[in-house]
Amino acid sequence: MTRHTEPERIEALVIGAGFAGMYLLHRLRGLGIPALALEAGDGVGGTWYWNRYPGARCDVESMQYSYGFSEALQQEWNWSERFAGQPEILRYANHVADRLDLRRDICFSTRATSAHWDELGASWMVETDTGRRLIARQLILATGCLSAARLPDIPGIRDFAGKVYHTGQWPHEGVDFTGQRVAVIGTGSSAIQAIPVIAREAAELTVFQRTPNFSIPSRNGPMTEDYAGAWKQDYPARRAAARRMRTGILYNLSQTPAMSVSEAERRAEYEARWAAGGTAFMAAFSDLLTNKEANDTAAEFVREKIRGLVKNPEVAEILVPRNHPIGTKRICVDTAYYETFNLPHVRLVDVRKHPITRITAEGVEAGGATHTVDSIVFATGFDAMTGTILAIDIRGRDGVAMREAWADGPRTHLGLMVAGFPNLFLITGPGSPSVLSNMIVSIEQHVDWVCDALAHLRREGLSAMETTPKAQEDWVAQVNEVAHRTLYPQANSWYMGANIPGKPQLFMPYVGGVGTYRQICDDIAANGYPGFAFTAAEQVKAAE
Ligand code: NA7
Repeated sequence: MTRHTEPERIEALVIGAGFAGMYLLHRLRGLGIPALALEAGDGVGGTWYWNRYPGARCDVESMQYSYGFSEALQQEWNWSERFAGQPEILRYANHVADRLDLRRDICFSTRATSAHWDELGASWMVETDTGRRLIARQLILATGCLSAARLPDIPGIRDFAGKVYHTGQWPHEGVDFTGQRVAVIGTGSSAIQAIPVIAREAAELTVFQRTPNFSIPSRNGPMTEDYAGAWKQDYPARRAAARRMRTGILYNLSQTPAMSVSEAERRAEYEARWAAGGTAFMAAFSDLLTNKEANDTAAEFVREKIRGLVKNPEVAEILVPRNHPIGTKRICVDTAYYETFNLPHVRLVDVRKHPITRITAEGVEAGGATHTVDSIVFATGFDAMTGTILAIDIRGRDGVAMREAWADGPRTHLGLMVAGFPNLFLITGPGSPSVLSNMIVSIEQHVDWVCDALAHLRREGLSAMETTPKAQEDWVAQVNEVAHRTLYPQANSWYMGANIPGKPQLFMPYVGGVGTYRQICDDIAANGYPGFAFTAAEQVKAAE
């Protein structure tokens, strides 16, 4: 590790060069604000840089899961599939980085380790794992919501003689499972995408399931010229409409409550949505996430579908989800997931009945039996939404650590700022729609809001901005109140922090919808930022 003697000064320091970090660099450049991004990986793309597991694919259609800020960009890029796979999304990220010449402002293979607020200098003192030190007026965390990959506390992982993988940290050179006996632990989105692909190569595949999930077929296929053309002709209007939608995705969101129509009509609607594929299934009726009776009808429909797809009734019953309302854990989207369990070399182990006790040199010990395997794939998820933020030793005013400030769960104002942490901005932080939305739409909205705020600081000769504790308390209460009007808190999900032992449980994303949230943020900016306090530049100079 080289220790640079003098820290470098930069006006805005961005952490992360995924879709959020890249757009930030572009916008900051446009404002003439000198900026640098630190990126732990050796390339851009964030989530799409790390999650290279077989079958990794976006569950938002590519025509919508792409930047909307540049008409040139959205016209020139051509997607090859309805739902692009990870390699194509990563190529897109690289294309954007080249096209906007972003790499010159990104410091790759560098992880921020600490960030301490210096009251006198009104700046952040940032240290990295390479010894590079920086002093930044503004610190913007574009660290991603699902970036801190998590291995469970199963004893003996290190004893395993074969290979161990995590879906969120997949080897760049890929993995060839041909002829291998493979274990997959977990059945969340990542596993549901990876299992059918791994099954095509592996000699034997054993899936260890703790909680079954609801999954809808994606009906993915090649992009047609007609479909892409229709979007491209109308992109500005469609993007504008998507930004007002609850999820930031333009699709047919029904205004009809489920129980207001006959059973036959409900079934016809579910059948049509099942046939069309994708997460729009959950938009079949207006109240699927707020009315349990309505939700039960959708859940039961999917349970029936699972029973129809899986030939062995015992296996089907293990795969049928019963412990949470449909959609209250992120709904999964798959290609031939349930059908994979009909293959003779694929086995399913119900971990609730046969708990995994340890990993041995040979494989996975569960329910008294050892499942001998050559490779274990952990598809066990992430320390979501707060993991990457808390991995940095962040200390705000009076040396207060973010870890202390968030000891009872993350508290933010709008998911954008934290009281006591001036000039520290979060992109898609907890308390914003984030993971409940089309991430790129939410990223663009946050980046625009932050950049507008920084432009305001410049215009007004202000050096620092922070949220007031009162505004933060009000927002936390509002996030909680809106969440409890829905069925979401009924699931032990990573939205609640429930997947990490000891993590405080509180519903982290804002469920009020992308459109409503945008309006709240826009109104705050238009009204001179009520709920935020500012420091004048002269006050800092005088202190210096
Ligand atoms: P998820 O959705 O957090 O899924 C993790 C899976 O791993 C889930 O099925 C867990 O079961 C399972 N898990 C975790 N720990 C264990 C142990 N100890 N034993 C057995 N099974 C375990 O992560 P993903 O990567 O699939 O998806 C994350 C998001 O990325 C996804 O929502 C998309 O937005 C993209 P559990 O449900 O906790 O019982």
